[in-house]
Amino acid sequence: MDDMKTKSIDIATQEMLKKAREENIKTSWDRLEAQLPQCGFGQLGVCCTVCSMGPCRIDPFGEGAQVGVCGANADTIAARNLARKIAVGASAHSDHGRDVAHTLSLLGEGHAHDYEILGLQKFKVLAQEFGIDTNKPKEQVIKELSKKLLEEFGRQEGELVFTKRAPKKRQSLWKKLGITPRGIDREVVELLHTTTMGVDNDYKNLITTGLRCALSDGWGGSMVATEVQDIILGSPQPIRGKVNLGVLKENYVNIVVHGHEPVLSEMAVKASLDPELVKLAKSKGAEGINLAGICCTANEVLMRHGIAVAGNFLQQELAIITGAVEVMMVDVQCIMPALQEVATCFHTKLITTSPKARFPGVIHIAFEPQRAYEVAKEIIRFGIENFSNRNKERVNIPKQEMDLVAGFTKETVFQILGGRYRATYRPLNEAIISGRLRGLAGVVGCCNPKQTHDYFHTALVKELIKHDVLVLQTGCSAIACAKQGLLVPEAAKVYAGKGLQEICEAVGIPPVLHLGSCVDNSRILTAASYIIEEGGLGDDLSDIPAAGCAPEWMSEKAITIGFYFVASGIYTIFGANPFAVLGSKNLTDYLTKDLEGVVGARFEFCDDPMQMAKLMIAHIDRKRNDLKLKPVMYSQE
Ligand code: XCC
Ligand code: SF4
Repeated sequence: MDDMKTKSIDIATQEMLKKAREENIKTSWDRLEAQLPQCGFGQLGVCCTVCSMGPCRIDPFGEGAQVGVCGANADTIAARNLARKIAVGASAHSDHGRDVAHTLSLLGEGHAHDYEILGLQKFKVLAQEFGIDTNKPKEQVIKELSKKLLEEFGRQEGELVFTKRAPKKRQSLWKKLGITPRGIDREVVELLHTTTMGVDNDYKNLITTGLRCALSDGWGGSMVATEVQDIILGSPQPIRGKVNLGVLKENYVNIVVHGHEPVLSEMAVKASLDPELVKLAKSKGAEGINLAGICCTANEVLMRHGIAVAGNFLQQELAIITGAVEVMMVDVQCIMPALQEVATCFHTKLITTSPKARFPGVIHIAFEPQRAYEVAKEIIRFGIENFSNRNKERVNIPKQEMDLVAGFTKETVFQILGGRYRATYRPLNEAIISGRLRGLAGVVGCCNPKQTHDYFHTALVKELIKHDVLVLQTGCSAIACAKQGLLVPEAAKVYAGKGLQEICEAVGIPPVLHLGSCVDNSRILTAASYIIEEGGLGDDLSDIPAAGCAPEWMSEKAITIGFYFVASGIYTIFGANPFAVLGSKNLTDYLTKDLEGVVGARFEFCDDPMQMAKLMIAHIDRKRNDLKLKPVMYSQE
């Protein structure tokens, strides 16, 4: 078991890895081993396949070639490679946002009967933000709003509407730098264009275009996804739930939803409660239907319904290895191609639902918003029928399951902090100003088998809350910390510093707040803007005593999120794997030093959670100092 401990600190994960080994089932950890040593040129970002005069590679620290066939040097190649990743990450979040906006438009036209406007208040506020007269009939407002939202994608000139949410000073800086995003699709396309052979050869300029593209995600595509999901599916409210593989139930039909877009999984939640389907499940000898989630789809249904989370990114294969999953229903993003093979080792049926994300030979039940509930029922029925194929002798569900509280949003967190009747950021700002709270941290992102699973997230977060930093989380990072018991109010007593403890106890919140899925990082941007608006903590986002970190990241989407954080003025650390840029010293220096002078924030690469915490706390303290705030009330070492 000992080497399992280096793979993950999560006991449920260790147990399933042991089972996988005994049964000779390969997981991502084994496949990583088979890849070692990984290509050094790739790791340094100096391999170029942009045109067919290549592939070219630069030997940055040796005597070999210093330029490709076309003459591109390490700076250009590394910056281009990075820029392409930013574009891909932005496209993923934004295409998700587009699909949700499209569902809203179908709803307005009366073609998506299974949905309604559940977030009425937000719907009105958003319509007003887009300049729509909300006294018109609701259907009309829905039509106009969805049209305007969809136009944000194809817009050619002007500015994305949501960028107006940022503090004035930040907006002016973006304008001055020419990085105010115009249209979501336009920024992605333009960035990709600049990376083709013989276009942009200036690494700094490539990064400037990259920053604009990333902003079109954070203040564009992702924000559209978050806001419209809240409108159609309802704004999350603080809610209790459970997390880890132990949420799978031995005597139930287990359906696992995995991916990112909640429009279908929302219907799966409803279908899992359908009396007719529950009856069918019982007729097959099950006690009922149990729905659980993996990755960000899990976060979405957790935030709105308290549906249990089976695990984060690296646990997707392990959920199947429990032998207790009848159906794993997937949509888009972070779905390992390996699932298909793992599923064939068991009775589990993998079902794809998006026309964008298919596997050869895997059952595909196409999701259409027009017949959403029907599709969800079909998938659940599939699971029920598959229950009798389960081999009971091969079922091992780890016992680990932990309580958590989720469902915090930029509205609810501070409604709670501000008292029941008035949503205000005053108490939060006051807490920071008075030094009861040191500051804020966003700890987000994926997991990666190159690092001890969940360890970086939890060690970092524990250290931050110990120093009175309130932590906001999303994505797989939130799931990691939830599994270690950090997302319950009681965690404050055990792990938080005295100041944070006092706040948590006074308002009954955990010291670590779960804000949702990865597109919900946009909630952090809006919350930060509210903090500035409330006053007392400077006049730009870069003034707030706050820092961001993605300690175990792996996805291109994480890079894009990092870029829109930094472009918004928030100092951001990336864990173990620098973005494959170290082959260019100029680019590395630009990202980790000079950007500060451009956008008021920079990147940091760091491979040790304690050191990450130190750096973040030092940054927060520097910002407190700049604002001339009082020293923190309870200083700890
Ligand atoms: Fe994917 Fe969003 Fe990363 Fe988790 S945190 S591995 S992106 S599911 Ni977004
Ligand atoms: Fe080589 Fe230049 Fe072509 Fe890249 S773009 S593959 S460096 S010739």
